[in-house]
Amino acid sequence: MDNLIALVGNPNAGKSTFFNNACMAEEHVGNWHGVTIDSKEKLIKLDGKQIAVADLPGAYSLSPYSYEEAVTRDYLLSHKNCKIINIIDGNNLERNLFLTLELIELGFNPVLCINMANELKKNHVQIDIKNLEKMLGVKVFLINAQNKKDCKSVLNFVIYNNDICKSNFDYVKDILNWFDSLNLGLNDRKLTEYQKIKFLEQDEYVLDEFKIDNYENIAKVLESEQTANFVITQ
Ligand SMILES: Nc1nc2c(ncn2[C@@H]2O[C@H](COP(=O)(O)OP(=O)(O)O)[C@@H](O)[C@H]2O)c(=O)[nH]1
Ligand SMILES: [Mg+2]
Repeated sequence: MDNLIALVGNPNAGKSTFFNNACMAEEHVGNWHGVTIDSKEKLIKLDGKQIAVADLPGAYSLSPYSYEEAVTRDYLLSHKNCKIINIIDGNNLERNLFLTLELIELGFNPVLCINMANELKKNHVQIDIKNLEKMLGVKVFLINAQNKKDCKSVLNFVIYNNDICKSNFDYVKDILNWFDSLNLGLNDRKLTEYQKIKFLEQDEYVLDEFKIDNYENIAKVLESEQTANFVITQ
């Protein structure tokens, strides 16, 4: 499916609300039993084009701590061509943007939807969308996911704009180049950019995948190779 769009975001950001309004679906919404724990896909026609929209379980990060987060990570890794709408709760920008930064750093090129525009307005909160777009390098919408028109215009943008959402943080390129220059004894195994970054973060799934059980030795190499330019955080 060429036109596959995945809704990604923290729990309670409004993904299922967006999904229901964009797809005329009836997923449970809200913070109670019955919220999304597995991915749900629905085919819809938009402007004569058939597209699939996937409502993914809430995730704070792509290094999963919960079953739901693992479902979301696995879905994104196994649907490499899907387009991502990252829905975030505008009332909790700082917390929600953690996942956004992770998505951008890992090359997923999300389109950002800051949700709960109605509440922000009520609380006289203004978000500088243009500045956020400039800083992140991705398209940013301010939406009310309860409003069908808002959801449809985001979908339209995502379908018709393939290239606009390419963000590339320079420091990520530097880190990837640095990783490639290291001799970590991986015996020429080819790592994807996702795996390289998660390797440095000591993500247990990626370390398992490469059967690394002696990270202490690797940590020593990383430490000795670190230049003043890099501080590896966990
Ligand atoms: N005020 C307001 N509430 C919203 C909006 N979008 C979603 N909600 C509410 O936020 C809660 C969480 O939404 P839900 O779609 O279940 O979030 P999910 O966990 O990301 O799927 C629900 O009670 C929704 O009705 C919005 O734009 N404005
Ligand atoms: Mg949900």
